[in-house]
Amino acid sequence: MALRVGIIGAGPSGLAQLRAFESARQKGAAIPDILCFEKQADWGGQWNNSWRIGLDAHGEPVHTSMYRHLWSNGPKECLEFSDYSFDEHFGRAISSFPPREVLFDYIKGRVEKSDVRKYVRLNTVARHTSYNEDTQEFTLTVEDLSTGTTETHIFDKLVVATGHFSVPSVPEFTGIKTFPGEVMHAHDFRGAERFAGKRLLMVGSSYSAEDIGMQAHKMGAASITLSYRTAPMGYHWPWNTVERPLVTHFDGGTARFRDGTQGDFDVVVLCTGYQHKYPFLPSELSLKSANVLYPANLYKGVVWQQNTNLFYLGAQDQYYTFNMFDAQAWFARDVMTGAIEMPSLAEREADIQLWLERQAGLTDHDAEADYQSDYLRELINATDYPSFDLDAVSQLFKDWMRNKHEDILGYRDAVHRSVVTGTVSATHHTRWLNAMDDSLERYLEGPSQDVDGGTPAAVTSSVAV
Ligand code: FAD
Ligand code: NA7
Repeated sequence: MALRVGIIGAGPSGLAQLRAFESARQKGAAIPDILCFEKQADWGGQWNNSWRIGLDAHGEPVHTSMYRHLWSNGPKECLEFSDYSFDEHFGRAISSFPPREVLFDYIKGRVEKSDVRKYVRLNTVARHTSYNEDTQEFTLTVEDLSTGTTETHIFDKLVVATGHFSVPSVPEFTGIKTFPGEVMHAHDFRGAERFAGKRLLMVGSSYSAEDIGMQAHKMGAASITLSYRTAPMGYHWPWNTVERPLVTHFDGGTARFRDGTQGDFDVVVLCTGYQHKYPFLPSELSLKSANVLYPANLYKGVVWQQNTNLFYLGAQDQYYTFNMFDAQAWFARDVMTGAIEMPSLAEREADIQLWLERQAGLTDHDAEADYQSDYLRELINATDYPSFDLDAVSQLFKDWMRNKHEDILGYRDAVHRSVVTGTVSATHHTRWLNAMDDSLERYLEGPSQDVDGGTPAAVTSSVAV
């Protein structure tokens, strides 16, 4: 009997798993019986965004945390699939920081080109899993949301690819209950247009606080205050943006901060991160982790320690994204098929501990980027995933972070060089700060450079324009 593989989630990670098997099939390998369950009506995960908040049309929690005017927050050259380049998809050079719809189109392009749609059951949510130690089989109950019918499937291998930026962490602050303005979590943010003229307080000091704060600036917010728990981000913020230590409490519309300062606000956006939640798994198979580069209990960041028939993709904090999910999916595929032999439990634990120890010593963002590059290197060296220059990508991450520090409103106007094709990205027709139409159509309009055409002056690995 063929191996039976179940995949939960058809976001970039789940699609990477499908693509990994497809790539093996193209090379003549036998393919397992695969079924991938996706609760949304389309694949693409976070990138398939929605205007909805709270519950979707079927009463399920809305998955996406993305929003209008979301432009890539890192250079696309750092996430490029090494078997499907941006040049191949768009037929010409595009800019380094495209908007969501453009990246969604790119993700879909690769899977639509291969014959994997047949494995995916859309509008189907994973509800419950059990594992039988004797037969070494998973029993997965799913519900077809369009008919309300439940079904049970048996799998030898189970891949959890449901993402971990969907279930918000929502702390309590004294007095927030009676804050007279709007209070929301970043998960429910859908666009900053309505913040024009408003005084905003963002709690948190990571990607969401920074990006939603700067979206609000772009859309005409009166002021943006970013409140940090551990450390300020320290960018050169625009004139109407300041950082303050953590809120201690609210008095009506006034927030009081740890340093004794205070401010009056119209809107509070809790950019306080997300929880790892797997309600369809029993607790003994469920990953419990903070948002870190190396969650404990996953061998090579992928294989569940106590049950090597269970795999998690994309469960870590992410410098790399799409290409990391690929590297993980190729690795998981080879573990499933036996092409990669599993070391003993003790050897796996020793390997995990090495990564955890190294993680504990990381001192800055540059070191974190190098760490994740080394992690990918190990995975890629173990499989036939097309390798690429990871040191060059690490450098791209460092250039990007330096650009952010130099110009938080301008870093998305920089161009970077692809390590897959060598192409230098195009200079976009509109600077990010002035770009008010984030549609695919508008993005692809207007003057652009051909792949082999002129490049901006003085390009090294990357350059701000
Ligand atoms: P997801 O994209 O979250 O996909 C998981 C899928 O699983 C979803 O389709 C969901 O519907 C499905 N699912 C969940 N539960 C179930 C269930 N029980 N049954 C069936 N299906 C289920 N990355 C970048 O590279 N660049 C960026 O600019 C960027 N910006 C981001 C901005 C925001 C606001 C967020 C939240 C993330 C951003 N990311 C960005 C990271 C992003 O999470 C990854 O790019 C990528 O989407 C992760 O892929 P994934 O497949 O692991 O998870
Ligand atoms: P992150 O990157 O997980 O960051 C969460 C932030 O929230 C971080 O600054 C935390 O501070 C802060 N936080 C968490 N809990 C609290 C409490 N209780 N009080 C105050 N501050 C808190 O999540 P993001 O949403 O920014 O980014 C997630 C993904 O979305 C990312 O991949 C992006 O691409 C988009 P800390 O530093 O831990 O003190």
